[in-house]
Amino acid sequence: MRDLFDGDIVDQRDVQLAPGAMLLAGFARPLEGALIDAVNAIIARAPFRHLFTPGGHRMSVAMTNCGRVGWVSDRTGYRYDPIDPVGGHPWPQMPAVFADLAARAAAKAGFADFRPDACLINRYEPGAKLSLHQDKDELDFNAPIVSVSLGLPATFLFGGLNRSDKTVRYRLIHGDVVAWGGPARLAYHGVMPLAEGEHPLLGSQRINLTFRKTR
Ligand code: MD6
Ligand code: FE
Repeated sequence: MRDLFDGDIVDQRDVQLAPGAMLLAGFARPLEGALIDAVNAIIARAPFRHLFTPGGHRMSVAMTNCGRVGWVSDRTGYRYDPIDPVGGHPWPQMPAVFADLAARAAAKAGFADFRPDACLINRYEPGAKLSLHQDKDELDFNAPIVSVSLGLPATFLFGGLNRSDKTVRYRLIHGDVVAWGGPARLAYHGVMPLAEGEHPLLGSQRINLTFRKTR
């Protein structure tokens, strides 16, 4: 990530989580309607499903994808697959509103020309969580990952490059975007169990979009 120059405008709600990792507070908020419409169109063709880990555990977060490839997990392992194994057809195309948002957020965080080819869509209902993990199934660690939060707030855990490094908690709310790459690209992170609540647009759930360049 580049350094700030004299004259750059800094949004005081934006926080650097670590070198290379930036929280852009409310960045996606102006697009909330278009983003939710696009998610609904995607899940009509590629419904949310609970994947199983290679270890045989059913994930509490429900997932689907759009883009050239989608992230899937089953008893054989994790992979990016061009075919949705539930429907047996390609994943829905990535909507322009998704790709544009991801590229603009990445640029604001210092990563120019981000062109994701996959978007993993996670749905959290109260109690759902994501254990500490690294995103390392991509072939290109030069590209950042961009993550968009919609709906209920969540507590995000952000750690270091080793699983045992201490973690810091951040509250992510509707419209927040996190972009990370560079020295933070392989940082461990996770999401605490979602608290009960009711969001005016999305009801009792949190939707997270994570954009990746897989190759
Ligand atoms: C989530 N996010 O916020 C899960 N991964 O629901 C992630 O696992 C994640 O937010 C890589 C980069 C950003 C993320
Ligand atoms: Fe992740």
